[in-house]
Amino acid sequence: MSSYKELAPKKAIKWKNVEGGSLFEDSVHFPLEYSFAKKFFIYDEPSSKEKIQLYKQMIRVRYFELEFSKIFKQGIFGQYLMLSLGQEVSVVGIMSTLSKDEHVITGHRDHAQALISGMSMNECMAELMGKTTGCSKGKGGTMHFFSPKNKFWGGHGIVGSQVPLGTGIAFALKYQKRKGCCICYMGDRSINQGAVHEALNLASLWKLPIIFIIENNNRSINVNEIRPSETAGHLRLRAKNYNMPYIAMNGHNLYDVHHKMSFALSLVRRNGNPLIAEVFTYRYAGNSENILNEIYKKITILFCFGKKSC
Ligand SMILES: Cc1ncc(C[n+]2csc(CCOP(=O)(O)OP(=O)(O)O)c2C)c(N)n1
Ligand SMILES: [Mg+2]
Repeated sequence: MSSYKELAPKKAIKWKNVEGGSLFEDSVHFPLEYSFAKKFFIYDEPSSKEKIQLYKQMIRVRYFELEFSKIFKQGIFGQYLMLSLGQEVSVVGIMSTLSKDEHVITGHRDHAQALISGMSMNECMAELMGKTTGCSKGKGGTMHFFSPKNKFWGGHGIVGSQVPLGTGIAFALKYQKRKGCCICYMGDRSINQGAVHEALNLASLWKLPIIFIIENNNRSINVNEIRPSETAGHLRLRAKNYNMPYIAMNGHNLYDVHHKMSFALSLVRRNGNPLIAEVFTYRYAGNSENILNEIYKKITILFCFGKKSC
């Protein structure tokens, strides 16, 4: 095994430059035993029909959330409303590569994952409205969508809490000698939680079949990612501490995410070892729907899509 210095990417990946770079250069890092895996990787590109399907799924999530937002503004229900507007690619691109054996768990921003995992709009909407017909009997609300039959394990309101749970799912899969792996989403802020690091350590130590997805939208509630995080813009580099491979994906490019995630899955399926994937994305809405949201949207568009640097 080479030292970490040798394994480090030759040049640092800048937050804004992820779009550039080919699939296996810059954006992917492996401990050496993984490097041969790309030779065996055959990419199954989505057909034109499948691409249309993927687009429809993204639109479905977007409009469902916009509808949520409208209802919320009418004041019909009183709770948080965490929307994933703008992050659809990171969910559809990733989840479209999964087989029926894969399990998914996520944090508080869970609508997109819930819908793509196969939950109906009705049970999601009912949950949000606090009805007993909701997936969590109306007691969970926006952050606690669940569907065990679709292998979707939530929806968790405490930042980072889903990571030890996801690691537990991967442990169960290995222990019970079942097929598949766990896809565990987390936000960029979760990566600084202590329990997350305990889970990463155990996942690596016990060689558990899990892919940790860091959805890096450059924001926690409002604060820019740079303020709370050392290695901001490169959160996946924490994988080095746990001897895990890592990968960076452009969350604005569906094909990039699909391609790299397919590769990541092939690795985890082949070796049964964990992996960290960082998806660079933006959230067009604020942390939760509220009065400041319009200001947030303007700032995001100005700074992230305008000329000014984030
Ligand atoms: C342990 C804990 N601390 C604080 C909060 C309050 N909180 C809710 S969402 C959020 C920001 C999370 O940011 P990130 O993980 O980047 O996810 P994003 O909201 O950007 O998807 C915080 C701090 C919480 N839910 N749990
Ligand atoms: Mg964030």
